[in-house]
Amino acid sequence: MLMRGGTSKGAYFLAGDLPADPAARDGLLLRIMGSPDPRQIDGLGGAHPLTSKVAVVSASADPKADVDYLFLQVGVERPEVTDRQNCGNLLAGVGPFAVERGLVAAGDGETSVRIRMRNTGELAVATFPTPGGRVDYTGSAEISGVPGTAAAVVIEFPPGSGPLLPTGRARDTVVGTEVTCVDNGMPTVLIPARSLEVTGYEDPRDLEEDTALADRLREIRLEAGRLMGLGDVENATVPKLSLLAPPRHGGAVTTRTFIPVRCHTSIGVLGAASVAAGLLVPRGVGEGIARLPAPGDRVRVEHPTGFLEVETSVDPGSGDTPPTVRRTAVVRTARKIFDGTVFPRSAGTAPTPAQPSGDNDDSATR
Ligand code: NQM
Repeated sequence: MLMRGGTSKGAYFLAGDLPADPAARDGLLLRIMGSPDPRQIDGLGGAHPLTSKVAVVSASADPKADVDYLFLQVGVERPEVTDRQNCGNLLAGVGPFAVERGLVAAGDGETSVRIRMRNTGELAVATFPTPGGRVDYTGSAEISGVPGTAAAVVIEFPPGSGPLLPTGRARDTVVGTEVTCVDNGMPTVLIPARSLEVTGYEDPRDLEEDTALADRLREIRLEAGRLMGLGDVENATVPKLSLLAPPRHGGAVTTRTFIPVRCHTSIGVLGAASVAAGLLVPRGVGEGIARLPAPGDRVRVEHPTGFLEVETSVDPGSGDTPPTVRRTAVVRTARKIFDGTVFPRSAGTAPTPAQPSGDNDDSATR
């Protein structure tokens, strides 16, 4: 099934419909999406990382979850498939897909689906309308970056098990730049835009064309990745880099987020959740840049095409007790676009994936 999940688009599969062997699965997904090719002309991919995504869904063996969701980022120009990051946007389609495929019985009214996110091992609960026991994608919820309105998918994230500040500090100096390394579902490096000699209000395409900026961001990312315990992140899609500038439209902060090479046209869900929590951490680099909402109010993260509101609260900790997240929730929308049979490019013409994404046990992903 091809679905829009939030501001991303991807192919949703039942796990049982894909090869169990990760290398065979990844090779098939490259051929289905049309990678490697900057235009993905021979497959389903949309020629951008935000439209070259896959969700693999199955019934969960975990009594705390209804379904398991494995997110796979399919390279556009490179023959790579990776499970090293999660995706909170495709997550919005997982509950509806699980109902459509009969993995979860829908109630009359609305349905909540408990989802174990295999990339991180964390849980999420998605609630969406199911009048008469069928998914209703229509509704009045509007999200920035998607034209029109659709049914709200409310996603709750219980507090994660990993540290909010992976380096153990609210600020680190990385290649001469002060940053805050944070992880509220997505490893993200917060960087004041002004410290990179940009305003943070530029068009993403202009930022992508700035080769000096790209070099500096790469250096920061490699070093920050090591400090965050992610190892060598040269070929990884995490950590993300979020440039911060003062808000311009009544929100908490303006962002330009690199994922990690292309500049996001909006911002990822878990990326925004991480920015929001990072702003609430005392002594983070957002101080003096962000305008924090009143305690309990949503943190409105501004981005190139609007804003993403995150409900989150942080216990600031004290002394030796590090800050922790109490809760996080977002509203997204999703839509079924197409359901049918995909015909992959033949295996004879498929490049071999450079690095299969591993065996997808949870330890391989963090
Ligand atoms: O942060 C893009 C997206 C994402 C990820 C990325 C996401 C998230 O917008 O939860 O959704 O950061 O690669 O889909």
